[in-house]
Amino acid sequence: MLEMGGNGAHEIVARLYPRTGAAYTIGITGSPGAGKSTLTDRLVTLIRQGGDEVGVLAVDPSSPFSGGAILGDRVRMQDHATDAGVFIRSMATRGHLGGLALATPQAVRVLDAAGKPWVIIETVGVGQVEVEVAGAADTTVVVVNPGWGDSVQANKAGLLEIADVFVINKADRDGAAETRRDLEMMLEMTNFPDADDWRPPIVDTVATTGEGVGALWRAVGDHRASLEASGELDRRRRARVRHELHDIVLQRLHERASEICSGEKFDTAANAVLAREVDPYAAADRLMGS
Ligand SMILES: Nc1nc2c(ncn2[C@@H]2O[C@H](COP(=O)(O)OP(=O)(O)OP(=O)(O)O)[C@@H](O)[C@H]2O)c(=O)[nH]1
Ligand SMILES: [Mg+2]
Repeated sequence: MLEMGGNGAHEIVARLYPRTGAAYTIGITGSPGAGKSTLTDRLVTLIRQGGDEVGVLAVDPSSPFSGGAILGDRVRMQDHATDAGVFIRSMATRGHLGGLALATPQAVRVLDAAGKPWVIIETVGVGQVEVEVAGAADTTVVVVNPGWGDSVQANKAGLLEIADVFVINKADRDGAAETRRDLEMMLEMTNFPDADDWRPPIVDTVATTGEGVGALWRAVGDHRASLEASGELDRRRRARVRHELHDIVLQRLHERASEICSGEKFDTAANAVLAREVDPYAAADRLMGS
């Protein structure tokens, strides 16, 4: 119901909202096949070993259908399929009236209200939608692979903007050291104004064997501690709420515009403009009732 949006969704959020606010969200993003689901599966195992429950949202902005994603993620995360402490859901573009950027924070809220202290959001690629989805996370992990180098030259600035932790997954393959140098150089050129500003660490992992996943989990914990100590976590969450509110207002105005710009009154106004009886701005003012 939340994914479909509309009045049902509003009622659910109204009831859930007072019970939310305790979950910490981790975004895991990277190109298709980078190993995000395999890494997520390993992180879920670590979290469960620590005794905590965890929710996972696999978000695929590129796919109009969720069938494939669900199937793939189920296969990769089947160890947890019978664990009541783990909830995994795939979300694709289809059926999301308000778009994934609007649906994702609502889905996080369900898991938060259900008492999951950790929510992992997996998203494919690095484009606008992904950046927005990453914006829903407290800590964003960007997964790259060896040999990554020049192919994503154009995206590097965008990556830097959203990455709190870099992961070089498939570190068992050739080129991991070069990729690390490349990332280090990129970070070198980035200006961190304050000495105690968080600098994204780079962690090597082999998700298929679990190598380095402990170090990744520690890096996430370090980032969380840094956000909490500096007050940045509050600032991020404040910015997120403002952004969400803005999106909701925008969506409602859009719906209102569609209403105004259809029907008899609109036809009459358009005809009046066409007949030079009124200019387009004045006609719009009249339609909007101002
Ligand atoms: N050699 C090697 N293969 C890996 C590693 N991690 C994942 N893979 C393999 O890479 C493939 C893709 O892994 P996924 O975890 O599905 O990657 P993903 O990023 O979730 O993929 P999408 O969700 O489709 O974008 C699978 O065949 C994995 O077994 C690794 O560290 N080393
Ligand atoms: Mg995946």
